Amino acid sequence: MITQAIVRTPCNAIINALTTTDMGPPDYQAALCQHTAYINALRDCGLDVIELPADENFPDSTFVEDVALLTPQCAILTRPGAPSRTQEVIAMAPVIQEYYESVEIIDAPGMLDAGDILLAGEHYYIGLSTRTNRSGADQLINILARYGMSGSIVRLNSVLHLKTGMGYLDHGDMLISGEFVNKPEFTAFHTIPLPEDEAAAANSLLINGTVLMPDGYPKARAIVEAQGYPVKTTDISEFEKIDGGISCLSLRF
Ligand code: CIR
Repeated sequence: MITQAIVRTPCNAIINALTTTDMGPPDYQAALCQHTAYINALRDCGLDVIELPADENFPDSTFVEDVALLTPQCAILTRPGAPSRTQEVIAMAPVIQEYYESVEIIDAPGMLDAGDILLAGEHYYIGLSTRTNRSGADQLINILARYGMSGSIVRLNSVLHLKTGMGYLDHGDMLISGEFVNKPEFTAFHTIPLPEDEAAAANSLLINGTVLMPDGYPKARAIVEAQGYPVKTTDISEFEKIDGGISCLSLRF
């Protein structure tokens, strides 16, 4: 059972966050309101939420998911691949050390964004992307193995992160979109393709029995509900302008 989540308040500099979209910069006040609603949604799913203060040094620092992987056995501080994000880990390290006895790190030349890591059942899939390289993925697989866990590599074509295009629910149910449809790595799962115009909803989270999904994707919501999952949605449209999804805004453990 997941009991806690770590989030970081968006900073004013979020208007300069990295993006691959042409949706324009987020509105800061709207982003703050959406972030508060996101925290409330996590609380509604039964989580205690640890709120970290805004960090103006790092425009993307509200996307805390990328800087650490929290497993049942240990925490791994990543080494984010975007130069403007690599140092975000420094501020997160002491927070993680409060909650984990065993904390591992990814070293240079490794690059690893945890948005590229998907836990499906007991296995971690690691996307090779512009943010995650072979060294980062190999280091992670070695760390996981030392703690009795397993990981393997998935090659990505066009998405920013692995979890940009997919999400894992439960009982083998996997939400997929775009380049992940028919990917051989996932044929053993019950893959649930989402319509192309609602692909962003593949980044959804199962938290203590409820699937937390982004607002605005009615077809994807109906598909998930038809699988028997209760769904809760929250509006993250300001974060979507800068490539953020539901999972990116928190670290859950
Ligand atoms: C970035 O480009 O790093 C941010 N603008 C978006 C990060 C999204 N994080 C995630 O998918 N885990």
